[in-house]
Amino acid sequence: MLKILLLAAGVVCALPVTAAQTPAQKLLKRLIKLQKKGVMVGHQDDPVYGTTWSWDENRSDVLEAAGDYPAVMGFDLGEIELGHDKNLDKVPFDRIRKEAVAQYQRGGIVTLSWHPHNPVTGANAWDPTEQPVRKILEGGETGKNFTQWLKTVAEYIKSIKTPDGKQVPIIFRPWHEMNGGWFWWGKGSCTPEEYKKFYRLTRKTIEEDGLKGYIVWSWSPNLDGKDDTAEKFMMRYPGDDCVDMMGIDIYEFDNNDQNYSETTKAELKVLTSCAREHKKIAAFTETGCRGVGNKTTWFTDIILPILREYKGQLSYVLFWRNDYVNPDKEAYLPGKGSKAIPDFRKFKEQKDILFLNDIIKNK
Ligand code: BMA
Repeated sequence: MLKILLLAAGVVCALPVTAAQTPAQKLLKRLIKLQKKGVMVGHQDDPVYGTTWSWDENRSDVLEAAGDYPAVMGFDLGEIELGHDKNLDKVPFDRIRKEAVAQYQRGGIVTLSWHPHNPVTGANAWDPTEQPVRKILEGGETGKNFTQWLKTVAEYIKSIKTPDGKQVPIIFRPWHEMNGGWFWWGKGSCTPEEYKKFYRLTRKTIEEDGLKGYIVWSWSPNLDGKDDTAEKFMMRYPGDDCVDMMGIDIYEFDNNDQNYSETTKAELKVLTSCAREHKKIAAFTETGCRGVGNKTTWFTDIILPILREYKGQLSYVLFWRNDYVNPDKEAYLPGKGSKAIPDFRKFKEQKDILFLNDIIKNK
């Protein structure tokens, strides 16, 4: 109708006659715009706990160390499928909803991951036995129950709304690190074809009751070594029509900065070239250096040059959580009293490293 009217009025219009942009499309557009300015910094579970505290309100290790919130906040839905009111790390789902809305309202971005239990054995996500993906695809009791899990996730995502009823757009990153063997959706437990069908089924089922246009779909393999290739990287890619963002998960667990740096640069090269070829956004979807709290130059000497090498091609870097139970094992950004704070501040001051206040002008 719009096209006809414009033509009748003699107006030349290059815009396609489609409905207005969806919130997910607007978020994608914003990510593309922001990527030109720099790389956004994200943090998992940022406002719910830190290395020395848990569950306080209005706190964040990043805010306390660097003076601003991260641009991106990540939360995990693991165990929502069991009907629990807290996730696998004991974060209440009501709190996650509240923080996701708050992050959106302050102009930030939200991403969700999901570590659900093995739907066949009932053990946690790290039980790769019994080929659950195949059983889900075959339908039957496992398939039926699993559809219910997806509906539970969809209902929860739908409930992430502002007080005036606006649905918060989110980046959803299910079935991550599928090229490792540790999760039940991983490479030891299903074929690439099964995995792709499974991801597609997930998107279709979650979107079908009113979430279409509100989710940016992210797909992120994990590190495959310095000699990774595009072909290997894309082996379990669900398809251009199903994925909006490609990512990669890489950690430094062994205190070997040089190895992390070389491997990460090589992997980001594969990631960014695949993303470019498929016209998708690329993000460093999970990372962190174990013990970073004691390192005084890791942020400016190690991660900064890596991110700069892919300047303009990476949307964000999401540092994984600062565990309140075992911070020596898992704390990937400096918490209270950390020796890394001055260096992290310096990292934050870089023009092309974006925290919340650097992105809110580009809403
Ligand atoms: C993993 C680890 C686990 C955690 C899970 C979900 O990578 O951090 O300790 O339970 O993510 O947050």
